[in-house]
Amino acid sequence: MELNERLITEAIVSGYFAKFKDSLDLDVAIVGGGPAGLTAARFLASWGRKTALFERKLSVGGGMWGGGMCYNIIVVQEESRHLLEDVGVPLSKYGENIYTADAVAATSTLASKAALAGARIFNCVSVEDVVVRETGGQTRVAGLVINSSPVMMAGLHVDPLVIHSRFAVEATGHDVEVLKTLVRKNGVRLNTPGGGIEGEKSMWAEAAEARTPENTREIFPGLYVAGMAANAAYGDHRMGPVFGGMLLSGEKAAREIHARLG
Ligand code: 48F
Repeated sequence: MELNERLITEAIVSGYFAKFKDSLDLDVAIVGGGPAGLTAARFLASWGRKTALFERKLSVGGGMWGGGMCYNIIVVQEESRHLLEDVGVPLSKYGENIYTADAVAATSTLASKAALAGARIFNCVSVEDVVVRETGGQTRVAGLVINSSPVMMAGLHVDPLVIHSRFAVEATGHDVEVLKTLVRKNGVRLNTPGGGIEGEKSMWAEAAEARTPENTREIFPGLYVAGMAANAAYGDHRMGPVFGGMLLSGEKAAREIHARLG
């Protein structure tokens, strides 16, 4: 049987651009494919929301692959273990309120389940800005400005492309890149105590884990914040290689956005 290179190319180009064209008007656009973004994407897609996730790197998974210090075991606690168990990740109990999982099994399963639920995952795509609209004196995030990661890495002067979304999720982790860009370019006030990005505090796992889901909310009209970005935005602590708060945060963002979409 013939294996025609030209046809292989056509299959890839057709498949990619069909997916891309069908993602130009989204219900939800998620920035960042760490545990929070992947969990939000899985729930939203499984509830029939047109969802895409944009990840700058070649692989999704963010900071979950390496466990702690590249010892590739992750920890979750009692209240979040269902979010791994429900997708088939085996857990082992290790003392009071601590469960461990293989980091590679957990990360690859979260990615696989999100993609198979119907979330469109665009890896190698960097989000460099947001789209804004003003109505009645209120600014709202209305989409994302995206570019090819290799273009960004090479520093080439190439204009981006744009997708529209009813809601966006800032799940870029410690760096809170989307929020930083939103504030820097538009001088807007966020829904935080000081109106800006409060900044991440040093390690305190228990406090940080409790606060991550609480900090998950609409931080600016049209824009939710989830995962470590939520703690960085609201001035809370980091927690290291315990991932329960990330999973619960992704689930909470998905539930709230799903309800808002009606
Ligand atoms: O950092 P990351 O895993 O975020 P998370 O889901 O989870 C945090 C934990 O991994 C860990 C922790 C607690 O357990 O503290 O750090 O909140 O994943 C964020 C992803 O966003 C991508 C980045 O490459 C990473 O995979 N990302 C960051 N900026 C952009 C981006 C951008 N501008 N465009 C696209 N992707």
